[in-house]
Amino acid sequence: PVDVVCLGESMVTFLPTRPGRLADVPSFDRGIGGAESNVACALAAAGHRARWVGRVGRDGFGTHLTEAIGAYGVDVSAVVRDPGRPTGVYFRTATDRATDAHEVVYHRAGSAASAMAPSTVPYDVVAGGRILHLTGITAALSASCLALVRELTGPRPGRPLVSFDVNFRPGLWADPAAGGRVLLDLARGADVVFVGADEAEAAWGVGEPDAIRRALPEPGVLVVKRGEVGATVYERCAASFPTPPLPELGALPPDPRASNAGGAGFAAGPRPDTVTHVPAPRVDVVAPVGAGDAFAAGFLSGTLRGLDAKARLRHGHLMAAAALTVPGDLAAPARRAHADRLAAAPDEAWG
Ligand code: KDG
Repeated sequence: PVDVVCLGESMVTFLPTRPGRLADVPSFDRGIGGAESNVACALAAAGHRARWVGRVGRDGFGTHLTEAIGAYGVDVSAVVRDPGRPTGVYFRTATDRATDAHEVVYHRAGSAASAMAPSTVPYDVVAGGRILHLTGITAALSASCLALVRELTGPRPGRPLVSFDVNFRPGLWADPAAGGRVLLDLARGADVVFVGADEAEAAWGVGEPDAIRRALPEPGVLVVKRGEVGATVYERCAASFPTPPLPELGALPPDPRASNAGGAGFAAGPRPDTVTHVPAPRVDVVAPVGAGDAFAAGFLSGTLRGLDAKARLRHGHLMAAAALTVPGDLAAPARRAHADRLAAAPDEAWG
């Protein structure tokens, strides 16, 4: 049994060994990337049972990805090796601190992962956890991948809690404006949604947290991230979340939509949101890449443990802080006991 299944494309990443434009740098360090497997790796490193479901080529890069992600303790038994398509790779320069600019070059069109489809990814493989984590990147990879994400965010009796990180990557959509609309539609079907205020502005033309919530009222839990300002969670069913009885892997909160629809003890009809904001800790940023994935992992870890909204956001920030201070996608999160102490610090310590 697993706690969280993360589905999506992972890629071998190449980061220049010295600063400069892609046109100039002569050598690269190999790493691993992919938003969803980043979440799986961070969750596994934090002690949860995580599975990554993906598709890689039957090439050395596919072997490396599967082994490296497996080495984080992630269950990779459902990863499919495609003999006819390559593993995706991407190149990225370091982020310029002054301008926040960096270059990304993907080689992923026609990749093994782009062949994911409702027919190639059996539902029982992805539905085997308590949470299914998806992102908007997968929706942009191919028509069959979009069909798969549509199916997994659609209504289905007994489905796991569906978590969706919007992850708007304009460069992956032939028509970014249409891509934004697709992502809004997909997010509406999820239970827990993560979105950056800047990407909501780019994808949907709304960047203010309350306005984002008005544009996306359906998910029981909506997390709006604003970089160093912090993150805000809107949730309709906070009152029904159990107070955490256990430090480890407590019961999942009930399906927000079920309680919203008027479960035992609740009046029928939409419940008002509970809104919780937690400022981000100040860190010396080395590279923002991977921070959103780490944040989602921390928040989902807190969700699995039945923690309250403030603690879930703080665990999100703590994992993001670790990722922000390394050049690659993945950082080792703080040990759980240490993270728990930091998350329990008085409000003054959290700015
Ligand atoms: O979140 C980090 C990801 O952006 C990176 O690993 C690459 O998955 C990736 C993507 O498609 O941008």
